[in-house]
Amino acid sequence: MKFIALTIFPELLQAFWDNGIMRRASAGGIIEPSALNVRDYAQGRHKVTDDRPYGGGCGMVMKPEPLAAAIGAARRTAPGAPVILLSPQGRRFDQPMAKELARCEGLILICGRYEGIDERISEQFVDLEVSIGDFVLTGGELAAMAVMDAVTRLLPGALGNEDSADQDSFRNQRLDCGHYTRPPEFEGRTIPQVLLTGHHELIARWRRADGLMRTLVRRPDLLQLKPLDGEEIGLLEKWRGEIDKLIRSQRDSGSGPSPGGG
Ligand code: 4HQ
Repeated sequence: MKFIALTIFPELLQAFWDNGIMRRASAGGIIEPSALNVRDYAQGRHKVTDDRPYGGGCGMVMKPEPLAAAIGAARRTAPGAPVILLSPQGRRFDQPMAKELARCEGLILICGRYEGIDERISEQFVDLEVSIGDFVLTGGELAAMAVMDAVTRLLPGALGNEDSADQDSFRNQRLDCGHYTRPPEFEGRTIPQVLLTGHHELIARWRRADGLMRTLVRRPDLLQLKPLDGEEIGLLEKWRGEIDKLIRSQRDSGSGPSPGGG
């Protein structure tokens, strides 16, 4: 997978590519990352990449000519790779989109600065506008890194363990379970004892139950995206029984009026 990032701060991306899984994936030929400095494609002695906005107002806009030239160079290096603009106006990035993008032979990622890029570049050259969330960054580089990171870990061979990519958070719309390592007791807190049994099926079941519980409490919206399976319905019914039992016992011994108004 070729990653070509268009940026005026190539060092930001280089630091990201030079460490951890990204570094290993490049060394293994799984990804082929490169940055094009948009400034290298600017004209004149000062290599200016930005200009004042038509219509006035604060901030600067990235000039179209250097970006068009850089996109042209990127396309010659990675023919067929979609041109992606990182912007808060884009389609929201998520795990299904990461899986889609992981099927491409390459990605050309435009990282804007200032108020953004000239709209004519978006209209003429951009295939897909992507947002990593509803907040405002100072530049698209961090968003491009998030996209490349999520895509890379899905490529065959990028993670040591072939199946670990799909075991993690968002595997079929459920949050990941809690994770524990040594020591068995830390500041008076122990770990779920099932994890010490060596009983693989029991442990797998505990992990699914913990992931479901965390999804229910933290991200109930995810439960709407994939129907509950039989095991999940069983777990929810068990918890409902336990909650009912707790409420009944507290009602009998509790003080004050019961809620609901009778
Ligand atoms: N940007 N998701 C680049 C973002 C952003 C986001 C703000 C992109 C500034 C120039 N990109 N412009 N959120 O906040 O992708």
